[in-house]
This record gives sequence, C-alpha cells and structure tokens, in this order.
Amino acid sequence: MPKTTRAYIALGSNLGNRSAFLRAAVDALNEHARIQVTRISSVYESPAHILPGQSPLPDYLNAVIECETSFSPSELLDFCLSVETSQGRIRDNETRWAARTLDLDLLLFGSQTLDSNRLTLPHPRLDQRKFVLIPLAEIAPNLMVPAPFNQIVRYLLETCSDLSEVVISDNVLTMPGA
Ligand code: A4P
Ligand code: MG
Repeated sequence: MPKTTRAYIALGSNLGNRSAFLRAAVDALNEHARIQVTRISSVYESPAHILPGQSPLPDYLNAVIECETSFSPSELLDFCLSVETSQGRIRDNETRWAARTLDLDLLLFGSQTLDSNRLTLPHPRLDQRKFVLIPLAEIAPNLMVPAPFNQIVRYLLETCSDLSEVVISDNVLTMPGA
C-alpha cells in the first residue's frame, strides 16, 4: 500500500440485525484494497441519543475501528457512505437521527482538521458522546485529538458530561480473517 494514514471510524446500528450490520461494515472496510482494519473495539449498547422532542428510538450497538488507509478523507467518507447504502441504510432527509441499519462516522483522520460542507474532522460531536469515547478509549486511550479539542482521548472521556449508560454487549467483532 502507498503512504497511509491512520483513521478511526465509529460504527452504529439501531435497526434490524444490529450486530450483523456492524460485522458487515468491518468486513466491507477491510476488504477494500485501500483500507486495512488494524484494531476493533468491543461492542457497546446504549440508549439512543435523541433530539429534544423526538420520539424514543431503539437502543444502539456502537463500536470503533482503527484502520490504515491510502484514501483521502473525502474518499474514505464516500466509501463509508457506500457501505452504509449497501447495508440497507435509507436516509430520511426529513428526520435527523432517524433509526438506521448502519451509521459510519469518521472520527479522526491522522491529525488532520477539516471543516467543509460535507466533512468535519475531527468529528464535531466526538467529545459529547460516551458511546464514541468509551470504545475509542478502549483502543486508543492516549491518542491526541486535534483542534478544537487538543486533548487525549482518555481525558475527553474523563471530562465528558454525557450521563447515558453505555454497557459492553455480548456481541464480538473479530478481526477479519482471524
Ligand atoms: N459529515 C460531516 N462530517 C462527518 C464525519 N466526520 N463523518 C456529513 C461522517 N459524516 C460526516 O450524515 C450526514 C452527513 O454528515 C454526511 O453525509 C456527511 O457529509 P448522516 O449519517 O446522513 O446523518 P446522521 O448520522 O443522521 O446525522 P448526524 O448529525 O451526523 O448524526 P450523528 O452525529 O451521527 O448521530 N445514539 C447512540 N446511542 N448511538 C449512536 O450511534 N447516533 C446518532 C446519530 C444519534 N444518536 C445515537 C447515535
Ligand atoms: Mg452519520
């Protein structure tokens, strides 16, 4: 592989066979010649974060993977969006945070920062979510998260004000080919 960047991707599902969608996402990412999955967190279950006034939604399974990729950030986003679609994700443009079979969010792409109309890096809500910080801290506790955070992952988790209950689930995502 040519020059690669280490990236972190958050996986989430709260619709249908949630663990199968997460498994399919890990496999699809790793099967691409320009992506190599290097670490996978445990799978965690938590109530859906919802917007004020929104009706309750099913619980989520979430995990975070680390990968090496020769893609650019925009190419990696495009590939993630195509994997979501291949796993039955239907975007309801009327409803933000609607239940979904698969959500893939780019958390970090090396130490790059970016704020375009289709991609913000690091992920702008990363510090507000235990369902992201707990699995990320499991695989990369000392990782420096660039601006505007400028803190290591473990510190962001220790200072996170999210009070939701995030519990480890029985589902296990193994390294592809392991
Ligand atoms: N986009 C910009 N930056 C990024 C990035 N770093 N990674 C753009 C991925 N996408 C990024 O995303 C909308 C657009 O955001 C993309 O097309 C891309 O151009 P989307 O997946 O269609 O929409 P979404 O996920 O519904 O919206 P949003 O606001 O990104 O939602 P979040 O923040 O992903 O939250 N509760 C629990 N327990 N667990 C969850 O995983 N997830 C959500 C969704 C809400 N509640 C949750 C969970
Ligand atoms: Mg998303």
